[in-house]
Amino acid sequence: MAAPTRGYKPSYDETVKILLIGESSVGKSSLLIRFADDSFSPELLSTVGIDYKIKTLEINGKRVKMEIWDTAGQERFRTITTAYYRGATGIMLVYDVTSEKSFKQINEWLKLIDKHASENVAKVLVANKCDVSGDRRVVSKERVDAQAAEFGLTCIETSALSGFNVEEVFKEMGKMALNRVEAEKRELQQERAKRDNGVDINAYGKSGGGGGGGCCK
Ligand SMILES: Nc1nc2c(ncn2[C@@H]2O[C@H](COP(=O)(O)OP(=O)(O)O)[C@@H](O)[C@H]2O)c(=O)[nH]1
Ligand SMILES: [Mg+2]
Repeated sequence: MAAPTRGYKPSYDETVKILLIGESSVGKSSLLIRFADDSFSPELLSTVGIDYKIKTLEINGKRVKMEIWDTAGQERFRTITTAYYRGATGIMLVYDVTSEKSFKQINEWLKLIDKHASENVAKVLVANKCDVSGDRRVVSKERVDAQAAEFGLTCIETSALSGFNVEEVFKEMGKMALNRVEAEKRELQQERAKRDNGVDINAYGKSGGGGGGGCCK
């Protein structure tokens, strides 16, 4: 009996692991700091190597603990290891609307996701630095929308500087990741029931609804 943990109730219902990827300097660390600490510090950032931050959000009535991993500068040298992708529930692919290059590289990042992340990982495309005005913005909203539609991705415009849409994009990511975790749990339960009983309960699972009453971790 694990006595010390008896009666212990975690302060969350689910955990999801989210990765931030994209070219260097697009604002990944800034987005994470804005979301987790609600701050923005232009000077410090390039020297700060963040590993991950944790924030718990209430999504669909559940407390979802989001463990958000930042690349801490490895993307500069293209040395992000495959281990980084392993076990990710959701991936936020960030580019910078003032950088044509970061937009063009989306394809390459998607290839890396296909290669290293699990097949049905949840993905969100994040167009950061949308606070800039005039011709500093080189990637128009129309091009972003076209690209997102082509890849079947949800795209959200953000600004880590002003805070615009930052909470929203992480919440959307959390929602998609939570859906994935719950779907996987249902599948696992079905497989287990099938194995234990020799009964195919897929038909039950497909009927939707809440699916398997309230799992607690
Ligand atoms: N104007 C503007 N600048 C930003 C924004 N987010 C980040 N930056 C700046 O872009 C640079 C790179 O940001 P950083 O978060 O280090 O990017 P990372 O390399 O992707 O982690 C820094 O100088 C930030 O101050 C934003 O939303 N708007
Ligand atoms: Mg960074």
